[in-house]
Amino acid sequence: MSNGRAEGERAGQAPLQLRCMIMRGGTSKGAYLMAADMPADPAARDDLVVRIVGSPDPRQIDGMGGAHSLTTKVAVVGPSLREDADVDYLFLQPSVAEAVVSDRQNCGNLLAGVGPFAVERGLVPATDGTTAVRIHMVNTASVATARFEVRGGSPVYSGATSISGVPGSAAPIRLEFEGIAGGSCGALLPTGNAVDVVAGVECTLIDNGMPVVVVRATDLGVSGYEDCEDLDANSSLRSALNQIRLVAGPLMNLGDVSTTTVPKVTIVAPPRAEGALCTRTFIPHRCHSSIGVLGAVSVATAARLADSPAASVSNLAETDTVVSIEHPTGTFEANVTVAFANDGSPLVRHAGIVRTARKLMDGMVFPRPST
Ligand code: NQM
Repeated sequence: MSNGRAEGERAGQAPLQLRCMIMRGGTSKGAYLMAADMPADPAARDDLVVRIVGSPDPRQIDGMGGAHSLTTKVAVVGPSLREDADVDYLFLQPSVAEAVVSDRQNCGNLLAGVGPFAVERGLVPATDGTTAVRIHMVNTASVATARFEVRGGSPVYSGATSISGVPGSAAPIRLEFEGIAGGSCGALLPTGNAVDVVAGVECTLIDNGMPVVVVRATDLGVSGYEDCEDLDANSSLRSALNQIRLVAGPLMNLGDVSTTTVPKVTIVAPPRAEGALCTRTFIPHRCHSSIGVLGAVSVATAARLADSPAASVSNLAETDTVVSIEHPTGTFEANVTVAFANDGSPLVRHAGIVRTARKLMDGMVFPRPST
């Protein structure tokens, strides 16, 4: 295998080709690259990434991106620098429309493919049976353990588990999170409150793996059951959401968020099907066709906080361990338990989910040359 970094750096030019696996991870799709093949300098790395995915271009016709943020994602994986993990996973979110890459957010969907990818690339031993891979999520300095089946030295991709938003079924990948609270904002509740009034609207500003602003749909003049096209076309809603985000950013210790992908905003409404609450999530401006993994974990956690907008619309019982979140294309189940200290402050006891992933293509990628 060629080592793209070595060739590129020696010649002072972009590498001509590098190893790349395209995987569906949960309800996202992206390029999985080896850390050893990537330039060490973040600016050179990001430049390489936009040339791989074909940004900036709404169709990404000259690259591997899928012309949508959910299908234009990159996972960079290598041996872990931490003793308590097997591999390091850096998530990179390239913009479709601009030559910009963000490392400010994590992605729990691409995370689903990281364990199998690590086995495929020999980064962890391939022992038949249930394999556990400990993944250091570099973006948020936290750890997830992925458990999945390995047979004959290879990950098993086919199976009977279905997730909303993905046709058919595949093998389950169980993900357990540790220490994800406050990974981006410094605390689960960066303001110390379960409810804040932001731009005149009651919100929960929360970070249990993903910074999210949770707002009641009716407080924004919508039901929360609209489809994404209607919400995306609603300019007064979008402007209200944008205003809330801009005020929430500094309160969440994220600074000026006018050009960043976090925080996300989730509007919540009472459940319409079998779930505990209904959601529409903006990532951060377009409506998500379902809901992000860590975004869902954050919203599920918000639903555990008495009197919060999410709790006020949810039918969650204290004894329910799984929070079933309705979204535009189905439901997402997050296993989140929270304990409360004597002063009432919440402490996340457990967060876990089940996803699936599939190897779609393995080979060499040929990035667009530098201009
Ligand atoms: O929240 C979309 C997705 C995501 C992120 C986004 C994600 C997560 O659905 O963990 O997975 O929020 O931009 O892949």
